Amino acid sequence: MDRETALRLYEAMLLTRLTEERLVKLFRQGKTLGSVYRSLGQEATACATAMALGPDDVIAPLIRNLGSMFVRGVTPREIFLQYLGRATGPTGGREHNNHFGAVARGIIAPTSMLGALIPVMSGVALSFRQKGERRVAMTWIGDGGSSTGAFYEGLNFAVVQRLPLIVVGESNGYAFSTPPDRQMVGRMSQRSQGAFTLTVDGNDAAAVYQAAAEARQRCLEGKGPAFLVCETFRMKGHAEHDDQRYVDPALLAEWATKDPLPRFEAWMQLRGWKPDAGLGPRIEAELLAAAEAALEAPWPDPASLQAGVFSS
Ligand SMILES: Cc1ncc(C[n+]2csc(CCOP(=O)(O)OP(=O)(O)O)c2C)c(N)n1
Ligand SMILES: [Mg+2]
Repeated sequence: MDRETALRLYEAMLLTRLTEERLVKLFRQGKTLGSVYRSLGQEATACATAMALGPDDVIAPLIRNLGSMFVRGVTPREIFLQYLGRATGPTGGREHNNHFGAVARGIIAPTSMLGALIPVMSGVALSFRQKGERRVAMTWIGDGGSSTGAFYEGLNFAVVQRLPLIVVGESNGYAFSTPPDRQMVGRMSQRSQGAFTLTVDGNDAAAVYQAAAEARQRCLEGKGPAFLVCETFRMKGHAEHDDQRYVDPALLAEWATKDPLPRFEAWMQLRGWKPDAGLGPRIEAELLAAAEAALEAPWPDPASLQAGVFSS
């Protein structure tokens, strides 16, 4: 990874963390529609994987992959408008959190049905190959989501067809309150069904980037899909309404020492690279302004309720 990429990656991870902190404030003020789903401690698995892609590649993020959307050019302003349900947001108030697509920026909208994006993205990867395009599709799946039938069907199809698909597995200790050993035998990487599989320390942004770049290269060489399992930890509850009382505090304390942001900063420092000291305050100021603008934005007009709804 070169210096410029490292600095951009660090900025994306910091932006993700600070945006989510601002969202939590809005949630506590009762301003967001619905809860806030954070990726605290998992910023590297979302940002470093997306950072390894090319501009024509396509992603389909899940709720904990906000950082990948920032890497693709989504703005905090869009995220605030969406969480606040405003008319000028990406879905005009019809959806909340990060559930929206931005096809021009290579983002397929997430679906709530876990696992369903794997066959969808296999299809996207199939279309790339049929059109002879050198592009890669990427999506993410949690340890819980990898128990779905759709995960198996989608990945199996990609393996058999040798499609340019990267599935990032986020092994983060929990699915809601269920730890992996309550819903799978062995490790998440054993669910790879013959896909090229790499397991990496998901809190080491440089390692995640390198693994994703390798997976992408294999895809471009026609070697078939990759399953990139990132070992990480969900540092907050499933969402802000969940106080995670079922999580052993010792585990949280242990994983706090592996926080991806200071670790990546230390990695950069070894190379003599340093983020600009004003970066954090600048992002904070931008986020405050974007959140305030979103709070002033109009609500959707009730008369627009049926726009975009189809009936036969
Ligand atoms: C098919 C399906 N089953 C159940 C749910 C409800 N649900 C939403 S998030 C979640 C937990 C997901 O856990 P995991 O895949 O490990 O992702 P994480 O929340 O840890 O990032 C569940 C069960 C769903 N959205 N889709
Ligand atoms: Mg999980």
